[in-house]
This record gives sequence, C-alpha cells and structure tokens, in this order.
Amino acid sequence: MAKLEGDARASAVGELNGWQEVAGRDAIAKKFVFADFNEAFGFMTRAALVVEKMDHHPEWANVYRTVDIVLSTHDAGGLTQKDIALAKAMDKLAGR
Ligand code: H2B
Repeated sequence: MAKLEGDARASAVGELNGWQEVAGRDAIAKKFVFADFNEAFGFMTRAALVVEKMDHHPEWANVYRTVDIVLSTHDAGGLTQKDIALAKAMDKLAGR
C-alpha cells in the first residue's frame, strides 16, 4: 500500500473528524473519552475485531475512560488509505 502524499493525503485527512497530525512523524492521532472504563474497553474490544479483520493495527493506550490512538502504516513508513479507513471505522464504532 502506497503512502498518501500531497493533495491526496490532505484531502484524505480532511475527511476525518477530530484526527490530528502527529508532530515529528507521518501519523494521525485521536483521543477518545468515554463515559467510563466499561465503555472504553467495550470500544477497544469491538475495535480489536475490526482491526484483526483489516489486518491493520493501531498504536493505542487506555487510561480509565480514555483511549489514545495513533494510526500509521508501519510497512509503508507513514500514512496510507488503510489508516484513513481504520480511523473512519473507529469513529463509527465509537459513535463519533
Ligand atoms: N498494522 C499497521 N498499523 N501497519 C502495518 O504496516 C501493519 C499492521 N502490517 N498490521 C501488517 C499487520 C503486517 O505486518 C502483517 C504481516 O500483515
């Protein structure tokens, strides 16, 4: 999968809600804050199934009711359409 560059990258990232560029690397990030741990971990569990099906994995960390997620395609060394697709799938799962 080819890295997103230039206009294609800008428009792909522009389609997303609340995902930010990560300083110093070619990646996007979003902090999800849920009502409580149960909601946060339920999201992670549902997302894990999607992630395995896509064979595309997040960098993520959970603290109580927050889940911090960074998406980048390691095999490509940067952002690809796979990251955009996973970001959209995660937003849908989280209802954002
Ligand atoms: N996830 C992410 N985020 N980037 C990758 O390059 C990647 C992955 N590669 N999940 C996949 C797995 C690859 O290593 C396996 C062998 O398909």
